[in-house]
Amino acid sequence: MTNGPHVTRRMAIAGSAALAGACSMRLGDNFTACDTHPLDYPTVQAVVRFGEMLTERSGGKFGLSMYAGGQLGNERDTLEITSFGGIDFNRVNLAPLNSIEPLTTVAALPFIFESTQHMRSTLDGPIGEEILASLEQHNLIGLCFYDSGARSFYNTRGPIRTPEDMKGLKLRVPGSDLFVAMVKSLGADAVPMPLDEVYQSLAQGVIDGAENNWPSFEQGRHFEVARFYSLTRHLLAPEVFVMSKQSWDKLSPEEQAIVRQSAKDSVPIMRQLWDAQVARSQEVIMASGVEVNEVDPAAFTDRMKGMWAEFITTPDQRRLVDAILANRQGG
Ligand code: GTR
Repeated sequence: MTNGPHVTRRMAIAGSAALAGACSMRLGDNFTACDTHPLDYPTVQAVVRFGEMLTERSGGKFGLSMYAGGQLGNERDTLEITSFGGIDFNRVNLAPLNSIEPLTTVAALPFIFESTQHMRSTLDGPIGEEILASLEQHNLIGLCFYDSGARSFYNTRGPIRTPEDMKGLKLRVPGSDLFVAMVKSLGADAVPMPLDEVYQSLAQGVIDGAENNWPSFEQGRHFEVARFYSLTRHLLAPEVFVMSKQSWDKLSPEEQAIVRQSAKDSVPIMRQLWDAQVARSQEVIMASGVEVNEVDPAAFTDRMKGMWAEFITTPDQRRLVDAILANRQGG
């Protein structure tokens, strides 16, 4: 994993990582992996387990250094560095990939998956494979999807029951046009912002709220400031684990097979960790006295589905949307 501009970038990364130090986990010398979440978050732990499998299956040739907690930067920036080969492995949400590859938007549409089971079975099959493969032209090798639960809105003002309650609220979203349009369709103001700025912005009143799953709401400590969590469950957009194509191209076919298989084998591990984390986060949030409420689902579904047409514009996107809908149990 050397030579050319790659070395320069890698050295820069190694330098900043050495400074940041604190929550990196060293398993070997070869590959770098990063994640925006803390070390004990399910995505991070799944990639650590992936690294262990890699070491074992390569007879000790490969190892992984995990830089968690956003040490190497926000998802948009680290994705770019990954595509240049400066980071070998990266775990991100689909959101920052939406502006890079249109097929990723399909799995990030609000209310496209009717359940976790629907999301898992769709992404475990040919539709998931096609979305992962579409990343290669952007110099990323899509290895697997991880769960990200359901995203719902939380805020500092009061419970949201219908879109009318969202009028005028300033809500943080990840940097994705789809997310911006989604929040606008509900009558609120969308503020694109990296995840690591959300706590401070909530505390200072720069934003009124955001949207995320139980574990991110809890692990980012956002629940300490935003005391209302309204269960819209609008998105089941998954996480995705990618490798730099530059790093991939340096591996033999046998080594590539080990990487692919180890990533696939980390998926059931992640799902187990995820389900347990959701339960733990839910407990912490409820115990802290956050007011959690159900919403009027139809009002949200109607508005958010109205924006699908704006983002589903190519025949390939339409084909995938139809295939996902055909895969529903509930029709
Ligand atoms: C989390 C996700 C992160 C990041 C974050 C966000 O649920 O795991 O990858 O996308 O949301 O909202 O920025």
